[in-house]
Amino acid sequence: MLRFLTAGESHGPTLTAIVEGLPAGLPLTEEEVNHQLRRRQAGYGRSERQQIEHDQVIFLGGVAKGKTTGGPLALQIQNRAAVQTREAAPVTIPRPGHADLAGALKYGFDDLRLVWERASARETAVRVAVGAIARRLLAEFGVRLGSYVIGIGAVSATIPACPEEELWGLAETSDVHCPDPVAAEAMRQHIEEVRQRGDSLGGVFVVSATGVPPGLGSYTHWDRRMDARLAGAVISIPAIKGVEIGPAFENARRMGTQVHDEIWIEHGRLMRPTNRAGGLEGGVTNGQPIIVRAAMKPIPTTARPLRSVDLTTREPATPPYQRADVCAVPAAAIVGEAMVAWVLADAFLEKTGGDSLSEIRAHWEAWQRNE
Ligand code: EPS
Repeated sequence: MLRFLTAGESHGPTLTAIVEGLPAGLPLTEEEVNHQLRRRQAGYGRSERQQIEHDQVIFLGGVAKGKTTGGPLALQIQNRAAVQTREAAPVTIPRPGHADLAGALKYGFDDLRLVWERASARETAVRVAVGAIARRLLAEFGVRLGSYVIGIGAVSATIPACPEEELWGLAETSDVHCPDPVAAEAMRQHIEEVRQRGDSLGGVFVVSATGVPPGLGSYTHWDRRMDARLAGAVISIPAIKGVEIGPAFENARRMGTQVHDEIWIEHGRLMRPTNRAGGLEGGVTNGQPIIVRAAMKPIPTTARPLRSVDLTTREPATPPYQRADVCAVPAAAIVGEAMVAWVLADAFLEKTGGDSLSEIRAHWEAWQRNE
């Protein structure tokens, strides 16, 4: 139902997106998108680049008088750290773990800058803008999203058993986006130690969504299963190498009766005392919160270099280093929210249909009456 494309490079003039398939009549302001952009830019462990950038969106089409028109929505974010590297000398030594080598082999480039300019996670700024639009649509129907970091490098958080919304609130007050204040302090120290050593860190974050109606997605085909769609969207974020729905790897070590969420009736309503399935059964939302966890590898640009090869001379060499994030897990969690919002909004529109918000609302109300 929904599609988006992005264009632009890390040090090009702008990042651009075109969003297709939005209904008409959705209230939307640049400021609510900017709020999400600010959340992505916050986070301990980033490079000086985040002091240079002040990400702000401009709508170029598809919004009139504060509402979507139903036409393609075009948006842009300016890069302030623009263009200066374009004339720089070619880079010929690939960084292990980055897209440099694989990208150069694929496109036949001599200058690795051509790879990293587009492979850069700078592109996630514009994804967060697109995700902000998806979450605006979902909010009309009571679906909310948030995220929290549960591990950075060797430091793991202890997550209290409380509603997802509370965890989001706690994470929002932390510069490492972690709801456990003791672990958050240890994470900051860990990032500082690793920065001093010229190294980098990855970690694990959770994205969750509440108020998600049962019945999104389908078990009838592999590509309609919501777990596949969510995992694909989240793993498309640069540096994400693993995704699980609920505590999937922990569940794999237990017996069935310890894992599956029992079904109870309380005051005539179906309820589930636990949510180890992460809100999905048979690839379909079951009315429980959606829980997606993602593992991010450490940033591949390190001040202390790994061994590599100069692709021009074929001699051993060390990759150049200018600046880099030490850890971008808090930012990746916000990008994760955007991707989950996108997939949920797409599945929501499949279920309701409708060209305008009022038509969708009428379909939604009929759907709720039939529940
Ligand atoms: C990135 C490298 C860094 C990051 C960038 C992603 O940029 P630079 O090389 O200009 O310092 O800061 O991320 C962002 C700019 C951003 O806004 O997230 C990379 O190579 O992926």
